[in-house]
Amino acid sequence: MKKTILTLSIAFISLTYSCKEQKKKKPEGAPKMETSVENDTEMDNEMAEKTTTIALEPKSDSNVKGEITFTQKDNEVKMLAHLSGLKEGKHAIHIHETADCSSEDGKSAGGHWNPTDEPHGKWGAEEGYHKGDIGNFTADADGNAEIEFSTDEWCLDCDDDTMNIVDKGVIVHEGVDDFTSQPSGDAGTRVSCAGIIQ
Ligand SMILES: [Cu+2]
Repeated sequence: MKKTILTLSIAFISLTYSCKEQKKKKPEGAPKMETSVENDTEMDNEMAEKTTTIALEPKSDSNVKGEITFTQKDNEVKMLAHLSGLKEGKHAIHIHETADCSSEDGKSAGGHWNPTDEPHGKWGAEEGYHKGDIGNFTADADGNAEIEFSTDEWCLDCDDDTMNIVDKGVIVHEGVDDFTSQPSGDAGTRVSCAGIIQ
């Protein structure tokens, strides 16, 4: 980008200079150059942000559904989830290996997504944790929950398989993740599933 600005600046100066040489025969030349610089900047900002919204569908005869939006800005991916139909209290949410939510019990999504081959644990734990170990959240008395999670250890559609969450699945469990049972935290029945598909 700096190179582009430099090149355009040189072009601008040359143009200004040549305009003076021609005694302002073509005064419309300069503003055109300024416009193209602004457009380049806007395009770069759009490319720096990626977003995808997916729908959670009920599994295992539950009523748990919702919507999750993943937004990547620079190196940070933010997850914002809105869920309903839960039992009041704590539940686990993880990223699992595949985006396949076809089975009635959600097991088609496979085990935990664990591209770095670490033990299951609490996110950020020294002993290790899966890249899909988002953790637990709490549903209110009406069965609704909002979950916010941000990390620089994920990406949306990048070349790094240890970071790319696209084509993986999100699973919500009926139970609580104990962060110690291997390999999945003993969180129980899968009550909702969504494939992370762009
Ligand atoms: Cu899970």
